[in-house]
Amino acid sequence: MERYYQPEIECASREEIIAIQNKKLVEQVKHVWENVPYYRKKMEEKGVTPDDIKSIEDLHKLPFLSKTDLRDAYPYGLLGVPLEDCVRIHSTSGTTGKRVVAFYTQDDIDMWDECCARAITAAGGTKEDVCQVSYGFGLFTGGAGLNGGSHKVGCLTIPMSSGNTERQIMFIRDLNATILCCTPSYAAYLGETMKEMGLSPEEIPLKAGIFGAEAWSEEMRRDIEKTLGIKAYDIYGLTELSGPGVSFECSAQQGMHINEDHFIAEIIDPDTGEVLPDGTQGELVFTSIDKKAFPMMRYRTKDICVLTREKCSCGRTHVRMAKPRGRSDDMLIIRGVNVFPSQIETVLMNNGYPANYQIIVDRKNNTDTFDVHVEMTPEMFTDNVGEIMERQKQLVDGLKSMLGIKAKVTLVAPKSIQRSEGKAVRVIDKRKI
Ligand code: DLL
Repeated sequence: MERYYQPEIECASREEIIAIQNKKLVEQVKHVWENVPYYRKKMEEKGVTPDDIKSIEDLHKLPFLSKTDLRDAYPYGLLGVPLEDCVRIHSTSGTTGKRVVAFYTQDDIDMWDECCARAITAAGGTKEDVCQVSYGFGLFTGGAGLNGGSHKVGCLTIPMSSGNTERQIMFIRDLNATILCCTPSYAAYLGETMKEMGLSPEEIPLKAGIFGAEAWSEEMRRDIEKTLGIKAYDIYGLTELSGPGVSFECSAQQGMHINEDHFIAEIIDPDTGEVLPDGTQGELVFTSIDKKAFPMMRYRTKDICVLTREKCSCGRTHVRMAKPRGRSDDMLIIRGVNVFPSQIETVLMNNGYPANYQIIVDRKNNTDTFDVHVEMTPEMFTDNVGEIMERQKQLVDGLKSMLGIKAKVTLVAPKSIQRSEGKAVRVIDKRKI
């Protein structure tokens, strides 16, 4: 039986959702015009005033916001309320330049927690469950978001944070955790460790996992589901829009429902900015229509994905987004060809390898070099050079037919690639260093 946290909203008719969006958008544009001079200036430059925005049909008239705007306006330039009305900040894990700092009022946090509660409920969570939150706590939004959602649902919440894998497993077993929330790469690592401890899926009390914050393939999902004996649900979000729970998966596991009563999604052509029809791949753009402290108008996420409004078997009516293929800024251009790490992951996992790999790109003699280091499983590990060469060739061929270019594949010993407790680092692009 499908469970909903707020069925009246999650299963509302299309007309009801549009009515909510129209009303909230008009109010939000006024709020931003009056309180965020940075965005008002952008609107003025484009010749748009709040009077031009009468419904979601007019959304395309508004200017975009990008990460560059967020950096330019750092730290307070996009604040929509007096600082004394804010109760918290979170910040992104960006590696270069200024970090993005997002602000929240108490209402913004309640809305965010509700979005996460919808995700936990969609994964079968009730007040009878024990929910272990193993996303990082702190400036990262993963821990706080799922923690808040778990409280709303009424689960017994274990605010573990990431790291200390042995203790994670001890709590899962001793406290009978039924729901695990962490990054998919950490879930895979927990699974690997439990297997090494000789635990079979039946001995692990978990029944569901809510995994997100990074791109992961269907193959990786199947692998995690098998090792942990659970159903694995995807969850998506970004700090700029609150954190996890912007969208989440239901029992159908066919894309993530976007919480459309809070966020309007568009897909645009990343080069021209033109809005593309549903079903077309492009860059995901979001407008947060009721967040007051840090309102994002047409924010360009750089995530590449597809939207669908086809009816979902779970009964929810909110639009679904496909698993993002990756970020346009994670996309590698190698010898002129676009390569997403998730495509490489698919080839590796289809050939029986774990999701422990690293892509190293460099430029030598004006040509891009493309190396993929792939960890063998303990069962594959051998010192038979002929066998290793044969295996490497199989992967080179598989990658060639997926990507159209040739990679150099090196098989490495089990456990030699560093594990991640948060978002995994898959790519080392030495051309940028
Ligand atoms: O990663 C929020 C989050 C926490 C989401 C926990 C889900 C679970 P940021 O650190 O700001 O926020 O990173 C946001 O991560 O633009 C995507 O590129 C990527 N991302 C997030 N969820 C997914 C997902 C959090 N399910 C950026 N699949 C986003 C693919 C994802 N990529």
